[in-house]
Amino acid sequence: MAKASFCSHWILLLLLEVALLTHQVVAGQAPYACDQRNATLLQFGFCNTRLPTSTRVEDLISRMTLQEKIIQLVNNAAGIPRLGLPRYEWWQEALHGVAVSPGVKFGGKFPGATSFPMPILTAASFDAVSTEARAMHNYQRAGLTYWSPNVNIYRDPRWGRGQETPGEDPLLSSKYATFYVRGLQDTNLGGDKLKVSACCKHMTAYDVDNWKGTTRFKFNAIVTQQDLSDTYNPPFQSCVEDAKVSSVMCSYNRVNGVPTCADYNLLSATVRSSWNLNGSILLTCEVLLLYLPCSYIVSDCDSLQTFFDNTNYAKTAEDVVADALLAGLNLDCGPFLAIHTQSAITNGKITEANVNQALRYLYNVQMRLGLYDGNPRSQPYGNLGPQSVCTGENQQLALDAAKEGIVLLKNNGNVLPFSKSNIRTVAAIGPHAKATRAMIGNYQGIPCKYTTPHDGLSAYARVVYSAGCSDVACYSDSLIGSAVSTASQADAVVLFVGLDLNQEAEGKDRTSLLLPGKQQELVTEVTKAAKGPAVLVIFSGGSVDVSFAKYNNKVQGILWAGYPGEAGGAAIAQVLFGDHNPGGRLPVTWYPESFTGITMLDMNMRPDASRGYPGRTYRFYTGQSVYNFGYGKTYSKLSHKFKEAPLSLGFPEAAAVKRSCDGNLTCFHLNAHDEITCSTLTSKVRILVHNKGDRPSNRAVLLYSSPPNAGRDGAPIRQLAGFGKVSVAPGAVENVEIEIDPCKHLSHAGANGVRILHGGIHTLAVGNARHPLPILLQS
Ligand SMILES: *[C@@H]1O[C@H](CO)[C@@H](O)[C@H](O)[C@H]1NC(C)=O
Ligand SMILES: *[C@@H]1O[C@H](CO)[C@@H](O)[C@H](O)[C@H]1NC(C)=O
Ligand SMILES: CC(=O)N[C@H]1CO[C@H](CO)[C@@H](O)[C@@H]1O
Repeated sequence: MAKASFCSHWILLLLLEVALLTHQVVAGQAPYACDQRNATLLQFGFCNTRLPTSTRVEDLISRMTLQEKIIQLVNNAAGIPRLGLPRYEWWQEALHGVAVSPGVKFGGKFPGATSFPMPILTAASFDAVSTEARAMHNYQRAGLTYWSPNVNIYRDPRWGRGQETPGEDPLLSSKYATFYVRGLQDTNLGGDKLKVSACCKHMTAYDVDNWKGTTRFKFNAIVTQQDLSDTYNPPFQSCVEDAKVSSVMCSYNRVNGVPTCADYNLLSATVRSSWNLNGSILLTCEVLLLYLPCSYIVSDCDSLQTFFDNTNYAKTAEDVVADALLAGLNLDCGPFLAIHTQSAITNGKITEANVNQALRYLYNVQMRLGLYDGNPRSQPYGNLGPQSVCTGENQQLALDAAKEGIVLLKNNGNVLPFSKSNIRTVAAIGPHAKATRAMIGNYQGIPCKYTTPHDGLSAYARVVYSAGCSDVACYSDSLIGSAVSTASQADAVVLFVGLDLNQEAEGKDRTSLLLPGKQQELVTEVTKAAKGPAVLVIFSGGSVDVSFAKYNNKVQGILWAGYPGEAGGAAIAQVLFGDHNPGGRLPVTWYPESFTGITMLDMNMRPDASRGYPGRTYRFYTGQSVYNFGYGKTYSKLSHKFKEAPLSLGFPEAAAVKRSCDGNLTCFHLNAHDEITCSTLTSKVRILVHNKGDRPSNRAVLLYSSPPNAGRDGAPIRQLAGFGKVSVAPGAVENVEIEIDPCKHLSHAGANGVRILHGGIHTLAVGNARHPLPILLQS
């Protein structure tokens, strides 16, 4: 969703809203549909909670005129007073907490909501968000359709929206997506009911916002089938197949020339048909005997207008309507469909039946949310209210999520954790030392409260403060002198530096990976003057080339804090003073500044030596890193051992299509539908984690696999095969169990996008432990 396009969007919306205004203010009408106190409404089939959802949806659609239908195809759907329908705003955001967005009204009894860390910092549980969302809905402060999470792969460190994602790894992103969607939707409610509707966005291969003048609106991503299949699409596939998400959003960009919101292959053939998005094209939700819950596909905001304006893909506005609806789009964020659908029907480009089909998906989701079951306060979750928002429990969760995400990058001489008895005065230096708003990134709400880094440190020591820069951009060095003198008075120095939304944001990609302005100079000068330990805390979504600090002995410690949410300052202080043992690991590769020499527009994941292209992410990148994906230290000393793992895996010859790949190497094609073979070969790997340190540790265990022929036939150098989290007491040994499906976790996509497995000896790796795993063909 675009801040930049907000303007044009709002102007058009305003016109539309004025036109619809008469429908909005209806004296005596309840703010929800199907008010049970109104006998007229109770006679409508769509209000009858005893009927199957599909019957209710058909009843509702059959009562509407074509004009009424058309204005339901946009995000701010008009009310229909004669049917007792209030207007509905589909557009809610909850990237890391209920967020300021068109459908969410903060204020009154809901002054704020819990602001969790930005997703790049944590993949923690998000079920608290849906409770707060539902509570606000019960008081008419928000709808129930949230356009989160963002599961695009963080392909390039310069991307302004990388902070919204769970990082660069497809497996991690897929798992995150699954947990996020399940947490929000809570399908354990029974039947087809949803607590809140989530939406996986933005499909697909979208991760250029505005790089040297190429905007996402004009960007045509040239993507291979191979990269689509094993990098860009897996998180969306998990959303649909594993999490049963109730919505998918198509993106602004084109993929191989086709606007994603007009791409039949993507929306219908892939998402609806092949992945079986709830309400597939074959078994639509209209099937009366066989009831199926349904899900909808929505455009990014003003996507249709955008591709009409910026590409030659469609000649007329009516063609855009037809391209989008026939490709499988169901809802337009923006007014385009409300304005042009009637003429598209008149011109014979589409029929009313196409509109009805879109409405089926939309109303099915609304019904699953209980929006036609009368007063929300007499439904499941009806007791949620202001007392359910910003609870102590939710705020603690925000703090825990921040603590668990923080990554310790450097700790020379075990300078951390600080001794509580020796460090009596701490100098908090830098443009983020009193951060508030910067901690909550974008798609933010109004937090319950902030704990700044300064506040956090104050719980442990006397704090002296100096900003060092007038803001994060830090154009001038004029404040460095006073920062140096502040630092020299303290027992320890903590520098809070990094980025904010002025460097990386929606609509803004970076062109440099270095700290902005004079920040580097500030760090160097201040640490030189420090009389005790000096450590750096970096706020950022994307990676920062901090080589200068990595190799500077005066900078003894480095922490990466992402954008840690409302409780960030408390989380950082607890890590610095040892009340929390850091266990976070980088979700992205930290590239050197020289990486900016390659174009951001190259979507290839795989390296190409012939043109000096190094490839992208830890799976393929052949260049040097500042810090690697998965890197992160702790205050403990951990060692890992394979306790149980298969000695070899024999793949039945009958189930595999043998072929030669890249010379005389033997590969197998995996039959994607041969799930039986894959599941019989799925194996348990048991890893022992020994905590040899003197502090309890709670840290993710990352299990990697490497193929026998990295780089050949597009095989990755290594890839995450699984992960688990384990708490280990000092001196203790604990088990982590990870399941490996060779078809999924040891394979990669071949040139045509079909997954293949190399025969030969694969290697499993955890920490320093290695386990060879031969993959054989068996007759
Ligand atoms: C019941 O709902 C209908 C349709 O919205 C409305 O016209 C009517 O005034 C309502 N009746 C009462 C008693 O509120
Ligand atoms: C083919 O196999 C031979 C013998 O094992 C080996 O030396 C050669 O490098 C292989 N060629 C390719 C292209 O893999
Ligand atoms: C076809 C399909 O995937 N149906 C799923 C739709 O969603 C429900 C619950 O959300 C699942 O139980 C179905 O399997």
